[in-house]
Amino acid sequence: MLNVKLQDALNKQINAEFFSAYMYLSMSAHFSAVNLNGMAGWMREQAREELTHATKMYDYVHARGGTVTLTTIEAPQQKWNSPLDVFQHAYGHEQQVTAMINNLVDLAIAEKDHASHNMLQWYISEQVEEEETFSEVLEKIRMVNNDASGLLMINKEMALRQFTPPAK
Ligand code: OFO
Repeated sequence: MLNVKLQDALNKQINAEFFSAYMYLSMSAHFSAVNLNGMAGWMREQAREELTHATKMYDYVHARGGTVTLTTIEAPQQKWNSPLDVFQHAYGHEQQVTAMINNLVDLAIAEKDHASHNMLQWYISEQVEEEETFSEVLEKIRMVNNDASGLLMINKEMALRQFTPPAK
């Protein structure tokens, strides 16, 4: 049985993961509005991936006999100044999510909840990938330095992204 402290913290994280999905969908809408459809598609796939982060934790809370409490999802930012602005924001966001996951691991250790500690290791590895993915795109965008043809090339390459949900 999940203890109340862990249950509350995991419910907060479920909300944060849904917020991530919402924020990346907002970034996708922004890219569609400025006709960068490859980047829009890439962000839409990212939003799908975030939904799986949320539901994986949701399933875990139930598996431990806990109660999932879904709360209000904050409205995300809607406009950015440039693709660089979007990806700086996104990369910073992923670093914050990593800090949240690390705090959850600290709590699982403090509460001697080995099952939660074990479950959270998946998120620890996932955050390594998330930060790497976003920093790679950010570096490419920095390299082209707002040059239109460079951005269009990156846009085209990003259109290829397809998210495959992880096996349960
Ligand atoms: Fe982007 O990793 Fe979840 O929030």
